[in-house]
Amino acid sequence: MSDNCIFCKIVEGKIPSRKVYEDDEILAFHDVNPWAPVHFLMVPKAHIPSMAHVGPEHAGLLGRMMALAPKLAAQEGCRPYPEGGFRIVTNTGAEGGQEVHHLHIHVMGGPRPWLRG
Ligand code: DGP
Repeated sequence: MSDNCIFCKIVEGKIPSRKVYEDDEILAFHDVNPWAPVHFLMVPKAHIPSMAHVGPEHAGLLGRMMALAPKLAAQEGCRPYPEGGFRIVTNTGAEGGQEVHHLHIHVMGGPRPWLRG
């Protein structure tokens, strides 16, 4: 855990969130500023600042997060592929548009138009 990290505080339950999924190493919760009818974030519970900090030791964790995303997208109301589907985004660093420096995957979907994206 990292001091002053919003997502660490959410993982620890110190800041409330609308939970989508939780296991020993992954938490998913609704984005506070949704761009799309479905918009949730998936985070590793461990504090990894960004995708730029990922190494081979994280391959299993990231693989599990990616493999979980379609299941959670369907659970949250994304229609099936190909008519439905979803978008996965991971902003990385200032020029990548990252605002919260705890690795997270945005999962967005639902009927268009969306607010952004
Ligand atoms: P990014 O730009 O990729 O770092 O996006 C960070 C996202 O995190 C942004 O869409 C808003 C969301 N967010 C920021 N603070 C909170 C919070 O306290 N709770 C929740 N649920 N989402 C948050």
